[in-house]
Amino acid sequence: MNEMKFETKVIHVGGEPDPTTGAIMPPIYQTSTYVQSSPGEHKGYEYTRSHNPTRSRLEECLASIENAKHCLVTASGLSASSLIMHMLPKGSKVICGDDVYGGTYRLFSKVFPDIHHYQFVDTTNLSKLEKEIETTKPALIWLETPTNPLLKISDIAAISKMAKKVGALTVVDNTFMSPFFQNPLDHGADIVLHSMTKFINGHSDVVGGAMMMNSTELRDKLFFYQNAIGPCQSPFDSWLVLRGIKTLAIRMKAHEQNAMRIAQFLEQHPKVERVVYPGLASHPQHDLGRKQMKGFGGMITFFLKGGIEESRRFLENVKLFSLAESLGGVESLVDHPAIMTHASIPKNVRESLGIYDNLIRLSVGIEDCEDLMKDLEKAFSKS
Ligand code: P1T
Repeated sequence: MNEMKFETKVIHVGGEPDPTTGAIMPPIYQTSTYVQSSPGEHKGYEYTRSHNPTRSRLEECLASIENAKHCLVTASGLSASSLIMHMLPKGSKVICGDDVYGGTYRLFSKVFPDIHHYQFVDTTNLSKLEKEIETTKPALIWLETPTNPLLKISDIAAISKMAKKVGALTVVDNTFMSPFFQNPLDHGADIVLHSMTKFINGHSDVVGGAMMMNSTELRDKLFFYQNAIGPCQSPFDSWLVLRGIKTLAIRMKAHEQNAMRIAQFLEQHPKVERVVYPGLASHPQHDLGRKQMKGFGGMITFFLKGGIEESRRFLENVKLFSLAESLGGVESLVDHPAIMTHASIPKNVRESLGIYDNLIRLSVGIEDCEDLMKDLEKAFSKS
């Protein structure tokens, strides 16, 4: 299967016709339990919290596109993150990138700090990070790359190497790139995590998470916690993701094409102070992005000239860009991180990172690009 190209895998791996009926689309095994012929004698399925054939198909497909041996699909991105934290021995030290999704920050700073110790550091500064790793000797390094919302890029290969020296695991949240543009396991990471809610599903109608890894030991540990704690995805949602994922390659190309044009449009716009997009030569880690990623994705962050009032007017006047949390769907979304997705990060921490009230995040959809730019232009004229 692995000799297939990405575009073929998303359609055929896990998408084989149903062997009992020949149905070309996989059935939704909408069942909670499975009949046993004698106690303990069954066909590999006992209870849907543990296993479900529709979910297994999705796991097979996702493992293949992340070049991984294993995949576990979870109820949400954050439940996948929680399972990784549950797997660590009590009192573990975790080094986490300083700019991460607000919900990840909240999970690590409000839910788990009684169990583990977290340090939030700038993982783009390799020499500082190396010293930090050597003195802290963490059990795990958590990278989001590119980050949400500042799109900072960290060197997965270099950091995984540093982590291995002290016996730490490297986890990469690959939500923003999707497996189409970045494969962290190929750069030495131990676990890749996705919010499938975003690009992987791509249609803003499912919440889900996934973890991919090569180590069977890690997979078995994480599976134990998933089964024991319970955040499994429903068969119907897994089926929807199997449906959405078929177009992941063409969607990612279209997201990127639109985002590149829009980033250039914003970069020359008089109402814009600064644009952050990995595909622009002005991005501080553009060269690293070029090396590590196969594309630059559909997310853009920019700073409007002005403050909260100008931002509010702009956000109230976009029409095709819907003002909503989340990202990665076929439709364009716009977000105000300080008030919306990253509100759980204290204002002083947010601002020390550069997440100010004039920071706006775009998830560029796959609509017609001219229409999208006209929509932005109209909102700028009112801001
Ligand atoms: O929402 P959920 O499926 O639980 O995934 C959480 C998550 C994890 N990692 C990253 C990089 C994310 O962006 C998210 C969710 N983010 C949003 C809802 C958002 O609008 O940024």
